[in-house]
Amino acid sequence: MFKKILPLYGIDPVVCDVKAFGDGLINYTWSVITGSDRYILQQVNQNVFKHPFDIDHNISLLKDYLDTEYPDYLFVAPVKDLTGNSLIHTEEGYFRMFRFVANSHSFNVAEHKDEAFEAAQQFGKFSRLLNNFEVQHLRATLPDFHNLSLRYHQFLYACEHASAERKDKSSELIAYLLANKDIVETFERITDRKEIPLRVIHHDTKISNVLFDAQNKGICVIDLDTVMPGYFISDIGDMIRTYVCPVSEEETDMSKIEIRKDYFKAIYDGYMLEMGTTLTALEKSYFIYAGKFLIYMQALRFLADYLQNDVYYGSGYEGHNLNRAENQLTLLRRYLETGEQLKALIDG
Ligand code: GN1
Ligand code: MG
Repeated sequence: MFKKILPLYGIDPVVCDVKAFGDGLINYTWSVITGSDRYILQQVNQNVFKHPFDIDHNISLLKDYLDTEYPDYLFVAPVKDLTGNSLIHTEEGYFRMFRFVANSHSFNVAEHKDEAFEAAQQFGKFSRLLNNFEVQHLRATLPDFHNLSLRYHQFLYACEHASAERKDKSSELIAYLLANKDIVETFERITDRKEIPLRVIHHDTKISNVLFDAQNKGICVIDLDTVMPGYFISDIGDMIRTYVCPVSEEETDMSKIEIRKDYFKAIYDGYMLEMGTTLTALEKSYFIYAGKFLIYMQALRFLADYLQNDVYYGSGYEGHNLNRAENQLTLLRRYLETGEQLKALIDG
């Protein structure tokens, strides 16, 4: 496959070092080193992204806007092939390539609260710079991606159609999700009443989607496939989900799951530094809710996938998505227990 793709960019595959790269669950990613040049090559997962050209459309609109309005901002758009395409469609699928950002690195888990601060600032900056961009010009690359109401109904459907064995193994987790349905109702109220505005939202704000420099200062955000109109609770929520806990969703020792309150505060401070004067008062009032919303949704998605035989996330071992769901529900439980203390941190 590389033999066909790389020459389209003028790269000789024979003199290249190509290796699998990163830990994303959706797309296939490789590092490509040729001489002194380094690239990231990605194949878009077509089972997930049905219209990859919508991603390309969004990224090129945003690139044009940012290049004009904020030329100093580093926006990591794909490079063009020899014929000027930033997305290549072959019989093997859709591919795009990025220049590796020199002297950058990323983290899989936030190991210091300053990293959480830096990452939150980068995501806040991204939405702030795009505050005057007409959000309706963006296409929904994954329609209803963070529609919690729909996710909840898909989960109920998965429960109804699951095998008896998988349903049995999930019964406690299913009960906990059903018992916390008020999180879905809050989402429905927010969206039905149009309480908060649609913005340009990243929708995948895990720490590995931020590049850091050698001094561990944030450089920019990456992985822009899910940049589309959305609500700020998506970005804040996924940061809370992935930065406040010292271990990732892959951890199976649930006793390691805890809420690092200082990391929560760092997310708040970093994001607010950029978005504090842009967010409405009502949006700010949903800051803590954002964490409930996203952790709950991720638990729903992992458990629904387990009940549907791992068709979406895949599974590295028996019960993988069940463990991921239990991990996320443990995190939700701890987060709900800590709610008042978190509130005190950002009220004061
Ligand atoms: C997926 O592939 P990756 O890691 O960027 C998923 C996110 C989930 C995440 C959980 C398009 O992201 O929504 O939060 O896995 N992306 C899609 O690790 O479904
Ligand atoms: Mg992603």
